[in-house]
Amino acid sequence: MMNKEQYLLYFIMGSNNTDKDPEEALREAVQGGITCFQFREKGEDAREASGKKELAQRLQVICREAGVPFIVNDDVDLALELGADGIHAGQEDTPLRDIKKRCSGSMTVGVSAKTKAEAEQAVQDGADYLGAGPMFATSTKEDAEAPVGPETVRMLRQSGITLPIVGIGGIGTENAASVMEAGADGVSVISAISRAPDIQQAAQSLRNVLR
Ligand code: TZP
Ligand code: MG
Repeated sequence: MMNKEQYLLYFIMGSNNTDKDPEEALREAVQGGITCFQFREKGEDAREASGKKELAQRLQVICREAGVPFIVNDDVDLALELGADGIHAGQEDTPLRDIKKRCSGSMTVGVSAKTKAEAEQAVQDGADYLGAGPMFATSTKEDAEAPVGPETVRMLRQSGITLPIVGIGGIGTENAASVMEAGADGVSVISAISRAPDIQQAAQSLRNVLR
């Protein structure tokens, strides 16, 4: 199980989120101080089947050596096959109750939630953490909805949600603190790290504004 500190700088990446070799990108991000990693292989030119699995395994090794939790986006079969530390599902992905039936209690289960109703349902179904967003405008997720802002994290806290919450979407050094101040335990970022010219430095800069 993940501890709360491990949500602080939650990096997400698939092969199409970086122009670099994904393994090199992840190594640099680890050196910069990410505390958690999610493998999210989606969208244009995403790898599938054995190509997806092989990449996931290589990234998992990097995480394991660094003691960084390795979480798989949506793909329960892959998460189980690899013995991932966790699985993350969106509202349109595999229902949480089905995930919980298939995964042992040692696997961290995250769910995207941005309304009180979604969050309360996720709590009831046994989620271990929530991802709330998009916080700000993002061009990384093709079907991203309108930004909901850090106020949404504040609203979830005021609704009595005590689970770890990570904000996601359009987060960088300029706005990460506002997400934390609203009550988040961490920030999830893709492009602010994966597309940075210096990935290690970008991760380090984010860590610096989070502590
Ligand atoms: N879910 C909501 S926004 C988003 C996802 C996967 C994309 C986040 O990417 P970025 O580059 O950090 O805005
Ligand atoms: Mg999804």
